[in-house]
Amino acid sequence: MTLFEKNYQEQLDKYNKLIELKNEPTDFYNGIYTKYKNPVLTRNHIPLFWKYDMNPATNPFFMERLGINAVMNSGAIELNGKFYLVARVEGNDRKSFFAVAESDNGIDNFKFWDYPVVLPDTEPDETNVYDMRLTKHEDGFIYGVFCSESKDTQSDDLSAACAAAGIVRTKDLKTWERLPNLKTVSPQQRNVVLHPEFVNGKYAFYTRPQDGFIQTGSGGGVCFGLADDITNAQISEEKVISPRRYHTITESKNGAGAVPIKTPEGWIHIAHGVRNTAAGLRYVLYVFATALDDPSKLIAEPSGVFLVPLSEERVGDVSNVVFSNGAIATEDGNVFIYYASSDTRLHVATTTIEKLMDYTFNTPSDPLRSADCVKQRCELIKKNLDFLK
Ligand code: M1P
Repeated sequence: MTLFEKNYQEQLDKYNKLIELKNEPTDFYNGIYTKYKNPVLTRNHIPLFWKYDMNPATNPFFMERLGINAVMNSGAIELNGKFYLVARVEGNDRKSFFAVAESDNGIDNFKFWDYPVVLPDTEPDETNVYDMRLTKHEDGFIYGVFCSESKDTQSDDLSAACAAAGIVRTKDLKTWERLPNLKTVSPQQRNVVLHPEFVNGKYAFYTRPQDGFIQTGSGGGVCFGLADDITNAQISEEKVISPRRYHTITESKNGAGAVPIKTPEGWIHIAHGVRNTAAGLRYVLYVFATALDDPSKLIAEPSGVFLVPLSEERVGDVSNVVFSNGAIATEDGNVFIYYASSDTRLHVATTTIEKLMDYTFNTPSDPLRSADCVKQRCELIKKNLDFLK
């Protein structure tokens, strides 16, 4: 056996074992969702033929030629009973692109299609693309809204960049039509999500205005805005619906995550909140709900965090981060929440619509001050002790 054959066989065996691995719940408990042991996608899920030159004559050591650094933030959609993720795949060269992985059950055996997504290259200044949200819209298309990043040519700072919302649409996740980037009054946009239904006959977007590439500055939080025409989407007014707040998990910034889930009591949003710490930014997930008859109206916001990075999730390329841009609610009432940890790998947590509604609408909101938080907790303790007597 040649060195090439030995190395190739070893890597192929590892890959096949990983793709066939069954997932199982962890012992984490909060009654709200179940976390799973194995990440559903990692850089090791990438097919070998995306990374290696498979010809022993030109690659005698079976050496990676185009390595993959990370697989993370994924849009998610169910089509004909199958679970599809459009993952953010980051090459060793730091550039991200999108790739479709599919699974029969949504918790394991995700396998990438042979080729990544090839988006129409219509934005000559675009350097990087990432974090696609997939919306099954009532107009019949599946839309992908993602961050389209380009260099800020007005700045002397080499790393200065501009973020905008790119828009594509498809019917089958194979052929993608690129539409012009979303135009808003705000200087930059990231974490933009398209609402699945028309609102007043218009396309409705959740936006996240930001003054700079990293800092949201005057951007007050997750906003809502309407566009007349998706083929030339323009929003002239953005209304804050989930504000950033002092001394909360959204103090530094927040952003819409998964496409909102429609429930009998309201649209449930799984979003991310960011605060600053001595160890850098900490990204967690939180939940809020908006009204069915007016998705721009906040009707519930359970206190604090919904899901945080724990154990090994805390460490990666950008540590202390969980981020979600995709969830799937199935017809039978199950919910699959896909979240990435530390910008490195993708996990799943499962729950049900019933539990998500109970969490969203029956968890008290944040009273915003320690004195009021301790009062809130004492009320719970007293009620419990009286009940347990
Ligand atoms: O590195 C953490 C996350 O940072 C960004 O989120 P936000 O725009 O809210 O700061 C995104 O680039 C996201 O991809 C990344 O996971």
